[in-house]
Amino acid sequence: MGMNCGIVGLPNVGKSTIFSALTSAPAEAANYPFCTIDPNVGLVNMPDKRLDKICEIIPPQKRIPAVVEFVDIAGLVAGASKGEGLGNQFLSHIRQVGVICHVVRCFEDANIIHVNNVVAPLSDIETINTELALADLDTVEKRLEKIPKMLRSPDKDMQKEAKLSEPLLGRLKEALSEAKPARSLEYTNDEALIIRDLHLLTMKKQIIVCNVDEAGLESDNEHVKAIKEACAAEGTLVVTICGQLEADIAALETQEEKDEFLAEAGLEESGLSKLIHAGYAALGLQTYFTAGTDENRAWTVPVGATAPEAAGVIHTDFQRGFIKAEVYHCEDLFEFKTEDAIRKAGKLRQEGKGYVVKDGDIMHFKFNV
Ligand SMILES: Nc1nc2c(ncn2[C@@H]2O[C@H](COP(=O)(O)OP(=O)(O)O)[C@@H](O)[C@H]2O)c(=O)[nH]1
Ligand SMILES: [Mg+2]
Repeated sequence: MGMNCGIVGLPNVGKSTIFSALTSAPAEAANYPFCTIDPNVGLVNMPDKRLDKICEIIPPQKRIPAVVEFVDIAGLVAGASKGEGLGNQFLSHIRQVGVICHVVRCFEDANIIHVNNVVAPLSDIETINTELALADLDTVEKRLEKIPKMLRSPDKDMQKEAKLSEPLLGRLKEALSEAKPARSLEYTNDEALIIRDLHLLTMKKQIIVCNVDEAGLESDNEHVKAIKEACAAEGTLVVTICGQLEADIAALETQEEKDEFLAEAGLEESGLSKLIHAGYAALGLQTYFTAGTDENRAWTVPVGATAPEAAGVIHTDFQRGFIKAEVYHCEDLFEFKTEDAIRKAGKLRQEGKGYVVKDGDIMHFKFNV
């Protein structure tokens, strides 16, 4: 599984419109047997022109792109952390996602009711983030209640954890009470382990998705400008998508028609592609490829992954029995066209356990099980 994105936002901002458009061309589920079957969950292929080019040069029987999972998470309204709307149901969904795509209404349309009757994206963002912070505050307070008992425990490890946790939880409680996200604090390595265990919603990376009208794609409207300014401080990525336009594109049948439509609208990239690439950047993910006559496939690994870790994404046996990797870069393939030519040019290398994978590497693993 590549990336997993949860779409959140106030009601009527365009979440379901964007979700259906993004997932209108679903990935072939057979390649991903462990995915949940749920109408609010959609698997889509990661758009990657490099994989297309690899397939032109090495025609495979099967082309398998990286896959991204989107979840349409409904029910987040003011008061949700206290059980309003769908209440706590949404929380368990958000806990499972890698990155939160926070959709904000930045289009004006008198026919579409805004829950607060006015298009005010900054306060909408605050409403949602406050709910997430309150849900985390609840988690932190519950953990704090356990501390006195842990301190009295005969188990030395538990005592140690309690001593380390107490000030950390205190700091978190203070920040979350002011609706500051947990990710805005700094942590030592030991603290980071405790934090990981808490599965806090405000530790997750967020991408702000501005749902704009078509004019808003050409140049940022005042709502988008205000959001970008506010997000710059925290380094949060902001992307603009026109839900309506994505829905129109999704209704087209072939990829050629879709590309033509995009070109006519003067757009280089679909909203899907923008969002996925922002998600990869936010999570520090990258792609490497395996290529051969059976299948050409894109795999997702964290930036900084070593060759055995990359092999482990295919199969844990590949990682355990890793001997070496044969590596060249997809740009070498585009330049030299054949593996032979790449080898003659000295671009095909044998790499060992310490090799750090680069985005766009084409890898072949030798292993022993
Ligand atoms: N004008 C306009 N309307 C939109 C856009 N995106 C969604 N809508 C409309 O807004 C309403 C709510 O959209 P929906 O996707 O159901 O919102 P959700 O509650 O966030 O899932 C629907 O009537 C959509 O057709 C957009 O980009 N422009
Ligand atoms: Mg919806």
